[in-house]
Amino acid sequence: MRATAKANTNIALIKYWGKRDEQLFLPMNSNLSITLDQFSTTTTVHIHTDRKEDVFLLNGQQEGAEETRKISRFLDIIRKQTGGQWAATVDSINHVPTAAGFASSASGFAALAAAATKAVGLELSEPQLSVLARQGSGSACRSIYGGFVEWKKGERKDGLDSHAVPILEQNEWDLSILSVLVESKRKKVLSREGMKRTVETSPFYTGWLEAVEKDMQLAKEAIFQRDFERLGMVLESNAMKMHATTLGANPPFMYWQSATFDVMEQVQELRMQGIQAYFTIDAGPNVKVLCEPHNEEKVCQVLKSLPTVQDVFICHPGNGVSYL
Ligand code: 2P0
Repeated sequence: MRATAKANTNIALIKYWGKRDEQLFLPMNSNLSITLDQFSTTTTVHIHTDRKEDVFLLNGQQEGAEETRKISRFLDIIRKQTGGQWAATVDSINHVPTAAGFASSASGFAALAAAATKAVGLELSEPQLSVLARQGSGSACRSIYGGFVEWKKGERKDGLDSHAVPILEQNEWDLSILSVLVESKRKKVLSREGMKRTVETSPFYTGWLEAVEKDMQLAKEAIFQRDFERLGMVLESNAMKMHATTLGANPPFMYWQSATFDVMEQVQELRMQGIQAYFTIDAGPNVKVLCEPHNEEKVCQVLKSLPTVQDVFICHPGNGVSYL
């Protein structure tokens, strides 16, 4: 009654932005990501049939009531499927550079879904595991698979067709993904709240929905053709459109800080010098820069030389969830 699983985080090239069902974590739009070879979570789940309370340890420290409730709420979905009465000790280690701010619910819930179902003896297919992980945090459903991954939004009300599908294995196309840590002022609208406010109040949200299907199609074509320039153009443009929706929200908000702009401008400058590099940004000030592996040293060096950049971590496509 114990199992360990490891999952890597992922970075969206076409963003998940907005839910059509907040209970089931069903997205408004299909989206697309690369699972990374770094920034992972390793989780061990012990099952106890003689206890009622779940315990959650993160990096060896016992977490408080609020964080533990999130884990218990997720385990409740599995408890419902097994029918039995049990509690769990969830022991998670996040392998993220200290204070890097890249900690991700994606690797966390993907590893927890895999470890908990294995510990209770529930045999799920990968799509079923992806459906389960999605209900912990939307982006977690993509971390079940390695390489390039599409999360199909699905049509059903119960969400059973809303899960990730692999579109290219990690060894089929190597790209460099540079995670750029900038000096952060730390004010933060959590992505969950940010996407909700945007869906409910931003007049630009309908424009997002109109554009994102086309972006998905362009990105998939570029991936199948291994056309880095076309992929880069669409991923950068998709990130810009996601962030544009936040400016129209009420109250408006933005995730970019001045250091974010420094990186964006530097990437555009690199392109003017003939080096193909493109950026994307999630619900925070840090930037991810994509380039081809033969340019990664040069791009990394240039970004590290910016005074507002604290560090750059070089990642490549990595594998999906695994059992240890
Ligand atoms: C993404 N983000 O596609 C988008 C782009 C942030 C910006 O998925 O509410 O932590 O747990 O489903 O998955 C972050 O949102 O949100 C995210 P919930 P999640 O990567």
